[in-house]
Amino acid sequence: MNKNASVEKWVEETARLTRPDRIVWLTGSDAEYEQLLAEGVRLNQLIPLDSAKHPGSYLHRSHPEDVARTEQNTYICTPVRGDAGPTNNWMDPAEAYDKLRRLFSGVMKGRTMYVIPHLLGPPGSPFSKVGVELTDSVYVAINMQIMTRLGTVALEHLGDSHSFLKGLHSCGTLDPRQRYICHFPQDLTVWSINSGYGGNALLSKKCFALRIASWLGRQEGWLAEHMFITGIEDPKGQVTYIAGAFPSACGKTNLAMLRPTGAYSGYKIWCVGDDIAWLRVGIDGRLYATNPEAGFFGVAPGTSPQTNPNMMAAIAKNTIFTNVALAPDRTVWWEGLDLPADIKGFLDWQGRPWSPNSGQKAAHPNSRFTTPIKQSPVFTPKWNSPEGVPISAILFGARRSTLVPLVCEAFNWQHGVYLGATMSSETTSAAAGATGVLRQDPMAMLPFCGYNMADYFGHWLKIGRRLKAPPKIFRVNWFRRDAHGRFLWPGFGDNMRVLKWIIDRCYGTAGAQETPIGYLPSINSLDTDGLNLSGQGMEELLAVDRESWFKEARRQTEFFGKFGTRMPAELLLEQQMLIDRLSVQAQRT
Ligand code: OXD
Ligand code: MN
Repeated sequence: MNKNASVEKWVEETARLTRPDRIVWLTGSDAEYEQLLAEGVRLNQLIPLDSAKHPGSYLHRSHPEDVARTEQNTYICTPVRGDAGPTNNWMDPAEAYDKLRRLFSGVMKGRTMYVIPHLLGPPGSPFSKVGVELTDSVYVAINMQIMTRLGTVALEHLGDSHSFLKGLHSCGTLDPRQRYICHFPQDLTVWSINSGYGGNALLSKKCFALRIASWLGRQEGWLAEHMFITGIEDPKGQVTYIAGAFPSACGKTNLAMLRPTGAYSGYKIWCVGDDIAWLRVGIDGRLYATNPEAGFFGVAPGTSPQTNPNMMAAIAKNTIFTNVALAPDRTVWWEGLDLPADIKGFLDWQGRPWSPNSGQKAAHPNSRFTTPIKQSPVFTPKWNSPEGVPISAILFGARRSTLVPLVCEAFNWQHGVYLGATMSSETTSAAAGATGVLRQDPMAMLPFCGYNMADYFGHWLKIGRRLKAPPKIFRVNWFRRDAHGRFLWPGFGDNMRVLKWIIDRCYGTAGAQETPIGYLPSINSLDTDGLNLSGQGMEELLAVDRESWFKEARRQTEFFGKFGTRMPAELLLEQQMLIDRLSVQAQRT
């Protein structure tokens, strides 16, 4: 493998700081992957699963205090505090480098340092970027083989260039009190220590492809987003691509590869990506998306043949499971799968004996699987298309048990940016901390935006001005509950009904009614045939409760207020226009 002089120099410098016993450059070959797996087993980091039932698959158990992203330890280290903004933790870069240099000093003694060049995006695309992660974790090295286009392909793309994303990671002691995930956007650098959890340690993912990439995107005129990318092919063969932003663990992956059934069984789904989209304005004035990743890092609990048959097929082999339960026949299990009749000898995610009466979950709620995108039955070669796929609709979805209707279309791009910027969602177990707490999560990017979010909103508006044929923007909410706490909408395969309305709106063939919050499906324009909703179900799902929206608008004003004068005037105007439209409706009724 041809090595790049700048990468080599940086590897040498880092080795002088961290003092590994061995340095191993990864090339991405199959033989190398087998060796890494063997090393993972030798170090007791991987448990081989049954080779007939789970070929090529392994279970990893993490430290029990290292099971999710830790946003409280995640920093954006810009020279000027205001550039990180009020929604990010900030540390002065000199202070952060100093603090972490001490933690990294000699940390890899007795360990191997893996050098992991990887390509973010399709080979041959002028839009792809090269990252290099240095890590002392074989678990990270293995997962990076699945999650990225790794090795030679990346160094070939880099050529002699000095410009690559530099990531330094060590599991250190895994001490949560000394855990830091520090981003230095101006140096295209991330230093992460004392966590092995995917979102903190697989630096290609949230750290590079979202936080650093969002910052780069602002400099270079594109967007890095927390979005799936999916093509929906109608029975005539026309494929419409949509992208959708949802907070972590809110069904984004299930939606990205939903299986259409019943009246929709003539439709096909093509999943280009389930978590991250890089969006650019094409020469034709449309928005194009590429997926910087090569695998899925999905939440296991709740993934089942009923909720996501395509993912169940994808994870049937060559998959790393983290923190799920283990059966004595070396198969894995998690909540949401049918419980086998005989559960004797089940071990929970920490390796402790488990039964349904233990009063504990068998799998950690944020237990995960890592699997190659190519194994998905809905894989499309468009994933490797250098220019990406043209996006017709953008979805902003969040977990709201009240207020936000099933689906609502923005009046235009600016209003759509406002709908994204005012998203709020009930928290999930993908991040440490309380779950079910409502928090603002603009564009589902709150934990992932590498700069001041007011500037980020402004950047979205600027992109919109360059689009000749902007995608339509929709807000969706599958999580409304009735007075008894039951979900109003069945979700999963039936989300296809909503997607059909969205696609028809893109082609101008579905009806809508104008409301103060946006366009909602008009009576009968959304297919509810054969749906088993309670009498009030659809009415509740599409209701606009004026008083509650006034309250919501006040909450949004408070949130926008945090950004002071940096807040784009266009969004303050949208805010005012919403209040005006609600007031006019109030006077009419
Ligand atoms: C993820 C997340 O892992 O959003 O994708 O936490
Ligand atoms: Mn995610």
